[in-house]
Amino acid sequence: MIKTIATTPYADQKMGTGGLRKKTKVMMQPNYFENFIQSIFNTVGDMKGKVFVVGGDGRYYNQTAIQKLIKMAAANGVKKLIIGQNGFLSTPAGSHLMLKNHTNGGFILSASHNPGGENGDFGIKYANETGGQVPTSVSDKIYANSKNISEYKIYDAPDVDLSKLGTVKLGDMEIEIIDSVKDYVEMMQEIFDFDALKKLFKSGFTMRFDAMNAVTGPYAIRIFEEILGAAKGSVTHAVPLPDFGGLHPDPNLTYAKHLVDFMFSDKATDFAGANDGDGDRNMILGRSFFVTPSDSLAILADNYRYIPAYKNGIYGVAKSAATSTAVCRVAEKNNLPCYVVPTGWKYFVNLMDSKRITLCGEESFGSGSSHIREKDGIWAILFWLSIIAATGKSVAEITRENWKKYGRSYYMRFDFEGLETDVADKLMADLENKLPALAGQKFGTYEVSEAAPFVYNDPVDGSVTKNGLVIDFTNGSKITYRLSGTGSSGATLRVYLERPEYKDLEEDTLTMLKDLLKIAMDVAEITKRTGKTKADVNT
Ligand code: G16
Repeated sequence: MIKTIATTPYADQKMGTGGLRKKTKVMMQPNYFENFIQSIFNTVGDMKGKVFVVGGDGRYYNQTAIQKLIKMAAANGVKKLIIGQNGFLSTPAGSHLMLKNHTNGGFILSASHNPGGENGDFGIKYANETGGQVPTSVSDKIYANSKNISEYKIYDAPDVDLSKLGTVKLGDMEIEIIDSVKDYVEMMQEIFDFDALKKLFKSGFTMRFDAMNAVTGPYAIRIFEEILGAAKGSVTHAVPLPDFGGLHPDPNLTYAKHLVDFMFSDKATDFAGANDGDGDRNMILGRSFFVTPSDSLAILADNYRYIPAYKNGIYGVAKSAATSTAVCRVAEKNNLPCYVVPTGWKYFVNLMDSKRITLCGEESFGSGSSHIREKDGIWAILFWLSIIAATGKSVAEITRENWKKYGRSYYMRFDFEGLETDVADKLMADLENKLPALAGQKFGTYEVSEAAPFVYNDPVDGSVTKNGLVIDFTNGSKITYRLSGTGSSGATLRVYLERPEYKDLEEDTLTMLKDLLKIAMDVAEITKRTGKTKADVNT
């Protein structure tokens, strides 16, 4: 039976960089989740004949939320849902299913790299028929809808058993429960040369993959251990847990420190990678060697010819403004266009759909290609393994070669977390006002060439997005400031530093960025305004 339930709006259902992210307890408030889903359905309009993909990263509240979503979809007239077994789907696997099945989009229930559990975060990523998260023009409509919602529709029925593969019905709606891993693995086999990778592992090559107790464990075991022949136990933290076993599933130098320490110890494997909560981010490590996400993107772009799916050529590349310029240097020498977009994977979608780019990535540990419309953690690792298999070189050698060929961007991000929103907003507003006066100013050996907000004019739909403040220096260095759009409370100020070098390629990153960091702290008055003398996270 379909029930119509009266509700009152919540004022805070505005999506951030990647969907709606809130404290789990906020999401669990009466009708909170339902209001947001109904606002999406209301925005889409007529649900007749619509097909959506549904899954999640297994975090706390996933099971309850998926059941609510199923019952609301049935009540709103959706034709069919395709759901990962037990409600599990990584974000890239979900995006792939949306494209493969020509659906109207889908829902991945995840707060991505944010911690999980009852006291952690919960999130909803909503994608449209592109398989990518909806653009701001759509999320604004959903937000407007959520502020006026007065009722939602839900089917009054027992929970659907998501453990058995096959098709069941709820009212008129069909629910197909599929193997969460199978289609994704098939896609990876089409992109990469699995025989070459099998040979690599046969030759004694060792790796560690850290799934951070999140969704990619089963994908990684199937691909790396079962198919490619990596030693049993190569995949660690492989069982998805509702609270990620207490891990903060953000694969970076701070939150995956255990993996970094392992790779800098004498037990290190030849290669290591990690993914985040929903499997779209990746971290790449070699023996005693960390590859920055910006360098990783540049290296993938320089080596696409080794990958069967790209060997005949790629359209172009793209990066977010905060990401280092390394990939653009590779593009320039290879006569490829390099687009620079605001932070947020959704900005790459138009460029992919219009065949302007094939590869793209961000400093926030995301890289991907037009095989789907989300970033893809396991794809990035398979790409790296393919380069290693083809060249016979180590992670460190591959990276150093890239620096020699194109120069090295010393790069680091500094996060100032847990700031009061008002303080952070004022810091950014005052800094923006200061920018015009900075051009030409000297700070030691650094001279400002330009200082302005980053503004993106989408070449496909003409939309204009302003995101972040950028100070450029005459020596090619750059400071970018922006506020994170993925937090669930307070504000996080991110400060991104880049210093390109063409001669001194083996220096310590922090030492190389010391002066730039001081300039960044002083110009924005970070200590004075936030009380923080240093960042909470350096990565
Ligand atoms: C999301 C977006 C990414 C973005 C990242 C960082 O990633 O999909 O495109 O780079 O957030 O966002 P922020 O700096 O605003 O916190 P994910 O992995 O969290 O979905």
